[in-house]
Amino acid sequence: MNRRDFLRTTGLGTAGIAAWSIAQDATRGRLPNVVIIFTDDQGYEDLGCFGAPKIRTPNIDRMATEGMRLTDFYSAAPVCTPSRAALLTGCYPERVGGLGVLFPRNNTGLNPGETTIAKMLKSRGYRTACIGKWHLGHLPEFLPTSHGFDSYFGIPYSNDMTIAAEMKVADGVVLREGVTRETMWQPKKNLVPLLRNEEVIEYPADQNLLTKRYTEEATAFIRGSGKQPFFLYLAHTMPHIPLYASPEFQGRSEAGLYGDCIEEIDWSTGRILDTLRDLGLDGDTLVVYTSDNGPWQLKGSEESKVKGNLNRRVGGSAHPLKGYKFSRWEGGVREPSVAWWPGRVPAGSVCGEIAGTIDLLPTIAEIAGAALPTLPIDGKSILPLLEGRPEAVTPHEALFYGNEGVRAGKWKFRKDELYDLATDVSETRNVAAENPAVVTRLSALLEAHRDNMRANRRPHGGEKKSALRPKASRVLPGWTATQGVWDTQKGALVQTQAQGETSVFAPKADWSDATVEVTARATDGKEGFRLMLGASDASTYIRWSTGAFGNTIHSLMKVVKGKVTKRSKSSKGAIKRGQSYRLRMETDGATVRCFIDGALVNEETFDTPVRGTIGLGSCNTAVEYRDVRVTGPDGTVLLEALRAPPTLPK
Ligand SMILES: [Ca+2]
Repeated sequence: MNRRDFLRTTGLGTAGIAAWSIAQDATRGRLPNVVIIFTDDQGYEDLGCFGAPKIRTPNIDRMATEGMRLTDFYSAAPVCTPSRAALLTGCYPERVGGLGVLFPRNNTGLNPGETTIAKMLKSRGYRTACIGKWHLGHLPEFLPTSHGFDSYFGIPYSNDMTIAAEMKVADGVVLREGVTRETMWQPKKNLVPLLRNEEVIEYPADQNLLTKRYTEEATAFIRGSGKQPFFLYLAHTMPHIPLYASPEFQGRSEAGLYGDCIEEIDWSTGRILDTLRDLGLDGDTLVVYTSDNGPWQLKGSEESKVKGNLNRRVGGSAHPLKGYKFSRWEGGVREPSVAWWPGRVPAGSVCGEIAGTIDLLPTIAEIAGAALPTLPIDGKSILPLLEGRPEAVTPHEALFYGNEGVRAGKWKFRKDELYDLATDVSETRNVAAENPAVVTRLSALLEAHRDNMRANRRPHGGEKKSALRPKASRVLPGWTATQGVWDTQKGALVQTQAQGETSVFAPKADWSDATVEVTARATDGKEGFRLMLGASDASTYIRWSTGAFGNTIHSLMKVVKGKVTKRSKSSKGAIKRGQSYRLRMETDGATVRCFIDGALVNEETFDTPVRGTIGLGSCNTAVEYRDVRVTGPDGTVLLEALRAPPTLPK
């Protein structure tokens, strides 16, 4: 809604405009503007003002010199979708539906009944724009324009995804790279649509220019706001892989293409702050810079080296923090964060109090004089911290790492381990044994939080179902696909989707002390195989997951009703795409041993004996399975399937 529409719908005529302006002037003058700059997968160290040794960020460093660095500022999840849901709603993601990372095949999203920062600010007459990556549902009812944003320009999810069948295409859509109206619906990884409001205006998006175009859109939005207060949510697509930068930034940084991306985002931030200064809005605008989760783990295989802008040898650093994206070590969720509001946020200040993205909504509510959402939220206003009030302390007795851990003061308790972050920010020494009273207190806080989240979870939007319907599968007789679409081709069991989780189970059986063997080949994608043993309805099973790209992670876990209840330590190895491997999983009571081509890669003992039937699956990987054999403890063959036909002598 533009200013004119707003005035029209609120019934304010010319006289009303004057009254409205006076009302604001009489209280605190113009309502403050808010800009949130949210990057994707940026490491804690990856700003000059957070110690980056090779990446130059003079604009954000100046922002910190004129404002505040927040050293203990957390995203609410180590991956995109839940992190974004939390930022915009002020809630832990577990409260607002517990969405995991959304893919183009999902038809779920952030419930339109939730109150986002944008929706809240609309009630105060703000102009609102979302620019960049959304990732809270791509169907029209979940897009930014259904969540309180007047306008949207950006890509609807991660830039390694593809187009979704339901998308509306604008009449004047720009099709690139040889794509036509007919071929655009063939999903292809890393080709993503660029949307304006609800329509695709370019496909595939020219990713080199995304940061630059987002910046142009952002400054135009700020300039076009006139005297109306505004909220700009600028969620950069970068530095999520595949990495892209404008030609003038390519090769500029000493930190490779990743560094180029950050340096371009720094340039972008500088343009936004300059625009605010030019318009005399610097004293009226809160700008917050942060990231959605930590950097991905660097991987170093030759295969990844040749992947150009998918090169996972290049990436961010969470130093001195431990861990990466996907983990709840500090490096996965503690973000390089800067707040700027000249005259309100003290220049050159540093805040080490615990805070997070869930606090932005209530903080913004306070500065805009907006009512908080009617439904409960988890964040608390950190305005006293941002204003540098001497007595200000964190509003959180405890801040939670999902349902997995808790931080209270200097202590962090997670997975039965206790760390003193004041003396050990790198989480190297578990001090649980020396501090039993702290463990008791923090585990009680965590347990109460889990109960609260379970009891008060609100639904996400949409049905939780995959567009990949298992019933479309053609699997072996008696076998059941519980996830994904499977087919039998040329004597192999195959599934060709390189995204999402898939699994197929053999007919129900109650094997124990069994040995499962299968020949597996990854044909596309980036994670890998899954070999399972357990219930044929997938209610409880042991799962061995292997990667198929770069540095492989082998892990064994027990899954009960979709939740991982025990996870082994991971070991590393290399699996190449296109190459066949013989996987073997031996069970011996409650112990499971995993072998690849005869070499032991993992072993774990579970709490109960491992038994059931076998399952085959994959994660984000297209796979081909053949030559399945299950043998009992005495060598009896219990099952054989997909055996290669005997080769006749010539
Ligand atoms: Ca992310």
